[in-house]
Amino acid sequence: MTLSHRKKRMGTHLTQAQDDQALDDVQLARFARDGYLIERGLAGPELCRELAAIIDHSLDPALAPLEYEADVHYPGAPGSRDAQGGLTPRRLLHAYTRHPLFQSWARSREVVGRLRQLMQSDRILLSQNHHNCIMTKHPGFSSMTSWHEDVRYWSFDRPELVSVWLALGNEHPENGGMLMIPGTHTQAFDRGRLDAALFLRTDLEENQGLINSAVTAELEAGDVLFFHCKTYHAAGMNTTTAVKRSVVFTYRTEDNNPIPGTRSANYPDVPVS
Ligand SMILES: O=C(O)CCC(=O)C(=O)O
Repeated sequence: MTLSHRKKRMGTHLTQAQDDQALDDVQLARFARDGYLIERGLAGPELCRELAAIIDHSLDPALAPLEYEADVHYPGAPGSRDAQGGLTPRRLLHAYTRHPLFQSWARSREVVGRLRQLMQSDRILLSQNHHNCIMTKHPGFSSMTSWHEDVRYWSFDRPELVSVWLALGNEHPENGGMLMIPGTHTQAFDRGRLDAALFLRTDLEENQGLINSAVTAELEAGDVLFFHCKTYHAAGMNTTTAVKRSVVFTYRTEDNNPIPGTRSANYPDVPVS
């Protein structure tokens, strides 16, 4: 077992100082190059089981605040809440305040130590306004999220936020797992390459090469995908028979403030280091 494997398996026994060095130079360079990084088994099986149980309890009946598949208007989504499957939950919102376990995960050394390295700052804050949710994809009624960068509707001093996506079960293309386009966080795209809702236009040949370079972020329970807010990504429908559940939080550094009066400044950000 390598040192980095041993560190990961030890989980919460790490000190803050050790966690601030959990990512080695190769991983940091990979994140800088690709705009995302996968850490395997960062959340232990017991934590994943507990989080999954809380989520299942929150799905039937669906506990507000939440967004339904019909609300997203993505390809494949039911046309309205009244349509068949229209009340299928897509996002359970305000994950941070739903249960202390979400808070302890979002503030954990495993997460925050790595963010301090990736974001090169000791002062990290969690946004209550973006992501901060449990993403679910249900069999039967799920939709496809087309190619986008998350920051397109966000307003901060700089587009330099990082999201932390925790898988609570297997994630792969068949159940709507994430697809990432490496390196797009450093590229600028002419407005003409994006559609009205700022998704990459799939009808343009110049976007096809980019889309063809996408890679699947295959995850298992406990794996964590760290990704930059400018990295283009997409995800398909869930064609399996099991619900997919993931927990997602977004973080900024202390010197990258939300613009007053925007949705990004709606609720205060929470210091986590
Ligand atoms: O699960 C999905 O469909 C993708 C979610 C996503 O990319 C997002 O909410 O930004």
